Order: sequence, then structure tokens, then C-alpha cells
Amino acid sequence: MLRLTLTLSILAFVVATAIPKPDEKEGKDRVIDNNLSHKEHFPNEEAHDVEYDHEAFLGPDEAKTFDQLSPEESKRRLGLIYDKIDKDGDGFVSSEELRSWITYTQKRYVIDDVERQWRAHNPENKDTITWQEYRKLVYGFMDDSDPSVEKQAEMEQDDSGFSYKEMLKRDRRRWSVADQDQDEALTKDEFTGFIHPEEAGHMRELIVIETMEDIDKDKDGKVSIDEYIGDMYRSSPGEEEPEWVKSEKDQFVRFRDKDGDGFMDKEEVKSWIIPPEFDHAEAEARHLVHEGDADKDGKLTKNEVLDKYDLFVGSQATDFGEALNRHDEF
Ligand SMILES: [Ca+2]
Ligand SMILES: [Ca+2]
Ligand SMILES: [Ca+2]
Ligand SMILES: [Ca+2]
Repeated sequence: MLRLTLTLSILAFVVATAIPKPDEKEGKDRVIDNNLSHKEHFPNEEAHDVEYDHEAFLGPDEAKTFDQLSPEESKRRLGLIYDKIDKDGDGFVSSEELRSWITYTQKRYVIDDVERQWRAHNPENKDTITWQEYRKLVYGFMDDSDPSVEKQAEMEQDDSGFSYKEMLKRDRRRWSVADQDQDEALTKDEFTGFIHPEEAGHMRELIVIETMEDIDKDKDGKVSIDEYIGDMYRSSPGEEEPEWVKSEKDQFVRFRDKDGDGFMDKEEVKSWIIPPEFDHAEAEARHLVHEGDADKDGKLTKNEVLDKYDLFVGSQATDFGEALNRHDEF
């Protein structure tokens, strides 16, 4: 029995890592949005949030690292980054080179995550993983005829509200959509769509369906205002309803339920979670070139970038208030 419990908890871990979970924070973010930072770029006409540029340029983790550096070290590392961005090595960074770089830093988390999961599910590093291999690895324990295993498989799992049996069904369906050439096996590219469906255009319809299933608790095929709120907020007894919940209700009535029938149908859910395409990376690249391009030839030399290092990356000098509050870690 101990062995079984142990196996199940290991499997629970594998399953949990295989299915991307929505954010644990209150007010899950279901909106698929390719914004470059959680910061607002232009909070108002005058102010311009430099942290937005730093996160767009470096990714959120690196941006934090740079905030700790001396201006000299910050410039030194920026110089090394410059050489990477200048792909064709002509000594100029074009706005196209900058756009590719920004896209790359934004996708780095996804690329790393796919790499990790690909290795975990495919230790021999074959070209493809078959559905049978994946199923056996993640859900194989359900083949055990032991009744307690059967029961475990049917039980709801705390975090998702789905049982293993239901998760298996969802994974199977997602696998088929990700498997573009329908050979039952996923290449690493196809696997990316399986693990991170938000990254792949052909997975979008399925994301809408999965989101509907997550939220539509009474299974009537539409999302009521209570289901919508219930997805992001559970009231505790005696607690007064927070402002943000009131404003979400207002959003539901005014914007989400477009035809005003009191529910969100599939199309309404779709326009909520998949906003119109906007190339944030291109807009940001143009912005950075515009700001840094001292001689206005439309391209950035290394000197232009280093002179404006506080535009591209942070350092203690660009972040005085915070630096004063921070203990020196070195
Ligand atoms: Ca170049
Ligand atoms: Ca395939
Ligand atoms: Ca419903
Ligand atoms: Ca409606």
C-alpha cells in the first residue's frame, strides 16, 4: 500500500507538470495575451515606465538581476547582449534584429519548459513521443486492476477539480489536436503545442473549449456570471465582497456577455480570452530604436545602446530609490 501511495504521488507530480495549470493567485488570468510585461508601458501621457522596457528587453528575471548591478557591470553585460542581437554582425542593430531578440527573451520560459518536459517524457531523446508511450508514463498506473487504484483514478484531484480519468480524456483530445500530421506521435514542435497550447495558433479553439469546461460547473454549455466569478474568487463567510470582484461583475455584464442574455457562450469566451493580435515585440522594438537612435539612421550602434543603457536595462544608478533600501548582497 505504501508503494502504491508513493507511485501515485510521483504520478500526481508527473500529471501536474504535464498539464499547465492556471495561476494559483486570486483572479486566475485566463486571457492569452502576448504582452511583454505585467507593467503598463505608458501609465499616463507623461510617465513612461522604464521597467516595462527592461522586462521586454531582458525578460522579467534578468531585468531584476540587472537592477542590482553597478552601472559599469550593467553596461559590460549589455555590450555582450548587443553582440548577440546583432545577428548578421554588421555593427548595427536593426529594429528587425531587435524584434527577434525581444520575441526570443519572451519565449525563453516556454522554450526552457518544453525542453525540460521533453526530456522528462522522452529520456532516450527520440524524434517523437507516441501517445502510447506518453499514456503509459503518465497514466499507466490506472491499468492496475487493484480496486483502490481504480478508485483513486476516479477521485477528483484537489487542484484541478478533474479526476485522473477526466485528465486522461482531456490529454488525449489535446494530443490529437497537437498532432498536426495525425501519426499519433508528437515531434518536439507538436509537443510544444501540447504543453503550451497558448503558443500555437492551431491550439486556440481547444483552449476555448477547455476554458469553457473549467468554468462551466453546471455543464449547461454556457458560463453564468456566478460561474465566471467562481472561477476567480471564493468568498469566505462574513467577508465583504472585494472591489475587484464588483468590477469583474460589471465587466461581465458590460463587456463579456455581448448579446446580454446573461451568459457567455463559446464565441463570447473566445473574444474574452483571445484578444485581437497585436505585435507587442515589434512595437517595442520600434520604440527602443526610436529612443536610442542618436544619429537617426534607423539603426542602433553599440555606442548608442551603451550610452542609453538605462533605457535598455536597469542598474543601481537608474533605480536609486530602491537601491537605497536594498542591502548590498556582495
Ligand atoms: Ca545588424
Ligand atoms: Ca505527429
Ligand atoms: Ca454554466
Ligand atoms: Ca451571451
